[in-house]
Amino acid sequence: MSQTAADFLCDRLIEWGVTRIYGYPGDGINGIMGALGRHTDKLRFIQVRHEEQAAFMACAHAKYTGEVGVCMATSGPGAIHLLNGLYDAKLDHQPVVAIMGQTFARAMGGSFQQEVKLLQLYSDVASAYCEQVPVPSSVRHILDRAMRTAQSERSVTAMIVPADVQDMDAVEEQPQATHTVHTGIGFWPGRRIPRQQDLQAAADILNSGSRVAMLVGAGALDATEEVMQVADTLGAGVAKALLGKAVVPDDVPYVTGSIGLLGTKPSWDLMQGADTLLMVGSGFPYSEFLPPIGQARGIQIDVSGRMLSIRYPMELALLGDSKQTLAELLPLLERKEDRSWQEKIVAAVEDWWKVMDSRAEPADVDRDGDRPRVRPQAVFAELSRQLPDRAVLSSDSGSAANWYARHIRMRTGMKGTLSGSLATMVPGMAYTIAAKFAYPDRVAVGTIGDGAMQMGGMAELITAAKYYRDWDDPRMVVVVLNNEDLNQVTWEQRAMAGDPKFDASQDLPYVPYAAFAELIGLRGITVDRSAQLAGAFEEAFAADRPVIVDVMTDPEEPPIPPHITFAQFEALTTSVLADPKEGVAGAVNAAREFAEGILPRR
Ligand SMILES: Cc1ncc(C[n+]2csc(CCOP(=O)(O)OP(=O)(O)O)c2C)c(N)n1
Repeated sequence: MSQTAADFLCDRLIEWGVTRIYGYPGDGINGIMGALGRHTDKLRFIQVRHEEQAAFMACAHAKYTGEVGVCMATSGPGAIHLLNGLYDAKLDHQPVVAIMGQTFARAMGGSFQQEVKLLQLYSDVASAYCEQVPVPSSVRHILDRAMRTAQSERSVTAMIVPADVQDMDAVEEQPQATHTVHTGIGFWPGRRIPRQQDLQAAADILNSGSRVAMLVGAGALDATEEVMQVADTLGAGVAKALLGKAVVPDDVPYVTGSIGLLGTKPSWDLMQGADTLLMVGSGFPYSEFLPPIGQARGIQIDVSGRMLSIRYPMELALLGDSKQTLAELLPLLERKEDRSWQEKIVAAVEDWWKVMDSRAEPADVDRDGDRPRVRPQAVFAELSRQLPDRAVLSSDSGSAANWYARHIRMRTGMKGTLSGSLATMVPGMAYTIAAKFAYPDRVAVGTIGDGAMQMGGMAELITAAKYYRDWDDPRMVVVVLNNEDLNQVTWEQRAMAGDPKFDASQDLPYVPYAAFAELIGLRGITVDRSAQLAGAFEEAFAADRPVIVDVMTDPEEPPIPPHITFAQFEALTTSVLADPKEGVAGAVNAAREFAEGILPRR
């Protein structure tokens, strides 16, 4: 028998299979903290530095494992802090349950301290399900429904528990009377496949196409085999949305890599040349990177009806699970005898990797009045070479995401994710830590900008220092791009607005991140010459604790969006040349990227 309503909440979470809650305490959840203290054998509370990071960790847990992530915060400020991390989960369709406190039920409506209208505040982020527990007997059905709805709707749900209700006697089972609710535990997702006639119609379209392009996203992460078999049968090329980077490894010759703003040229060429588009488990938003409308017959497979036929006017938009649907489709597909389309793609991919390799040549940069620096591409290429098997990767949302997208070669067995749709700064450290909690025997690797480190990454590194001794394999490597610039935005301003760098908004103060890591008991390695890169990563991957590899990188390497037009290129060149400090180097590098053919000519 549970003692308090909060004890019952913990017991029920355990019955749901939850083993870990990321959060931060406060007097709005004292009752739950007390109960967690009585359940430490089965339910672990992980203390973060900031509630936003707890939500990122819950989101990352869901992204890496497919399980529900749970985070917790106190009433008022704690609940407000959770929001950005919860939006990250909502926009990327991850099942996350947020549990938060509220002022005493008996004081509500009295403008009491920390009383914030959480039901209203959470009505958007937790639109799938957001309820306040009015009495102890409601704990059971509100938690059960929050857990089940998060999974069935792949979204964020929220449970608000007033502080006094937490301490009331538990009510595990109500008498079966009128106006009572009786819920159970468990979620079985079921088979989700389209109707047979629709599968046949899809097969007919795919069989009649002669240049098939596939685009795969996070929804296909468990469908590696099926995606490869379909691509092989159809002689197709496969482009990957960023959240789907781990769907197929990059050593498969017809995999063109990332698509879109951070994407590759072969992905662009694949889409421009396709007569048939098969989009699987992806909500990739930038439709200008898909085939010209009218050129290709579109088929989409997605588990959510809301996401169907919104990026491209699909001829056939199939509601179904990626893996199950592709498995049903396969026997209906005919092997294409003419392999010339796929051969063309394979050749383009080979050429692309040569360009990438040449860009990643170790190169040092010495500019008057500046510190010595390294080209960021060289950093990611060396990191990619040294990644241990089954590494679990993530990237923050600055320029690191570009280099991660283009230079990291995913291998079979690896995982990788980031903030896809929200593209928020600062989850990089939290995701990497959550990867360690989810897979304590695997190496977690994060890449993160100095802006994100200063925005919260440094603080969250303290969480790694607090917990790493619990991990079977303590290795966690975070690569910081120390370019003293909010570099992604600097280039966006140059390329999209044609403005020179605005120092007041873009320059960042220098911080020695490696020294900070050492200061809090971790390892720190500083790199400012490319010759040090290989040794630095060898040392980091052999360390007995988390390591910061603090690399002084060159901010003048343009992570230019490949959709830039000639007009934008002109504006870009003019804006960087007008900049007395960065001008010449930035313009030369931009011109090189452009000339090497990353940019589609339109
Ligand atoms: C919370 C949040 N604030 C602002 C932005 C806009 N933004 C995107 S990338 C970026 C710069 C990131 O700088 P840094 O972390 O240093 O990485 P860099 O691009 O320099 O490698 C900014 C400000 C954002 N995406 N999220």
